[in-house]
Amino acid sequence: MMSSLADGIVRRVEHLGDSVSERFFEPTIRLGVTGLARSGKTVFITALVANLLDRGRMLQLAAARDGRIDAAFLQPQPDDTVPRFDYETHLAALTGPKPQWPDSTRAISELRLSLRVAPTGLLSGVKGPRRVHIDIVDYPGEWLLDLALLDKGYDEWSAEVLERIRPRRCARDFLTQAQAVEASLPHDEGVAQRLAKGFTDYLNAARVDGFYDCTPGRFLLPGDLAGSPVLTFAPIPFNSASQRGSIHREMQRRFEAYKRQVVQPFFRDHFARIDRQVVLVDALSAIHSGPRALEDLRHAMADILGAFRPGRNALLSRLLRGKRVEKILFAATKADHLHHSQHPQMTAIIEALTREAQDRARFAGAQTSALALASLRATTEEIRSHNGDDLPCVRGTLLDSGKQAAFYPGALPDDPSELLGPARTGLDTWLVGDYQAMAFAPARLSMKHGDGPPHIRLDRAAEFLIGDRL
Ligand SMILES: Nc1nc2c(ncn2[C@@H]2O[C@H](COP(=O)(O)OP(=O)(O)OP(=O)(O)O)[C@@H](O)[C@H]2O)c(=O)[nH]1
Ligand SMILES: [Mg+2]
Repeated sequence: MMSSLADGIVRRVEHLGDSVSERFFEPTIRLGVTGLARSGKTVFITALVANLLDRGRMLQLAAARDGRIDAAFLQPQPDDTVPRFDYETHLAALTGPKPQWPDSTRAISELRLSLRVAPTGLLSGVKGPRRVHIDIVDYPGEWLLDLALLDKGYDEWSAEVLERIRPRRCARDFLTQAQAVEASLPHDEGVAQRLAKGFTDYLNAARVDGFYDCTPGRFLLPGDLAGSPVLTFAPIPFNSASQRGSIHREMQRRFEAYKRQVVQPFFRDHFARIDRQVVLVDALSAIHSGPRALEDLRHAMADILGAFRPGRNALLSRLLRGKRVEKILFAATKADHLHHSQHPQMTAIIEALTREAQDRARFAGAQTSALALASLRATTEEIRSHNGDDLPCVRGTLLDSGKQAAFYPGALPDDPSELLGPARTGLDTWLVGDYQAMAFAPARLSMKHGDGPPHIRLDRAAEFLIGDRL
């Protein structure tokens, strides 16, 4: 009896000792990578990992430049139920003989990269190398927008959505369908499914039209929840007390189930554990789509970042219990669509676009930064003369035709308010300037031994996100 008790205590102490020393000597950084659909998350993670494995192009990451990273290797991730980020397949697509962009991913995934780092400072003579684990978690930014649903009941949400989408052309069919529903009639699964389908079709069309407020997030990215009751609801007009068993009651019930069984688990199991976060933004595409899209993107950014201001939401405050994200980087992706002479303007735009969100995050104690980067550089730069002007262009292979072309996206203003101002006032088109977008195919690479794939400022991003822990 005594001995088994003692045994138990010793074992428990040993166990505790393990985890303490592991945490002490092998720190883990949980790095969240998010952004709205197509913002460049998969390419960012693939390029970051490839460049941390082969660090020849990572001079702005001090530990890499100083040769303190002895080794980098991929390891089994700690979470057994999260799909692994398919690094090898994505890298093969990007760097193969016929380079291609990776397929859309649309769900959460994770990858553990471990670095062996030589110690610095006073202890460098006596201590051996340390291991630092970086758990990279890729998740859709749309899931963060769902946080706002937690504070709302079905009726409030429903009324708000119907009001907001009323002017939108892409919402017409759904609005007609929703108006025709008699919400007090007994629930009928066929009706619910047709409504949910109509609403999902609207959300997809809205995204194509450049709207970013496309929530609930899982309607667009259902994964294995497709067709289940938690995703079979929609906003419908309603104005009297509802009966048990009515369409309205069932919609209400499913909305609550979505919050409880889809939104809350994501925040609890994934979001609450993140230490450092990068938020990717495809600002150039929004500018190309016009003032409304840019204004909408600004709103979406503020909403996304609302999640990083604990205290805003009771559930989040409870989950985080004082823990907070330490650093947040806002990165404008695909900067290789711009000549480097336009990068400062792009950075100013991304800063202005996320200013509100950044101020909130700073308020919550997180350190924030903004930059323009290209995870995988697909272009080269050249100056072309056009009507007597020198235009700073980029050249690459066009995605649709496979032809080489030089491209000039338009003059970005030095003062970002020249774009954000008209966006706020709800103009339909830009008054001055016209902004083009272009899709390039990834370039064929011939990489030197020890070099990762070419990028722009990926090393600066890494220095900000993990440099202080290496
Ligand atoms: N030129 C260039 N294009 C890029 C870069 N990164 C991403 N892109 C383009 O953006 C598209 C989307 O990139 P992904 O990394 O798949 O974006 P994502 O955020 O993972 O997209 P989802 O998984 O659909 O949410 C790619 O197919 C490329 O066309 C880059 O560094 N340079
Ligand atoms: Mg992806």
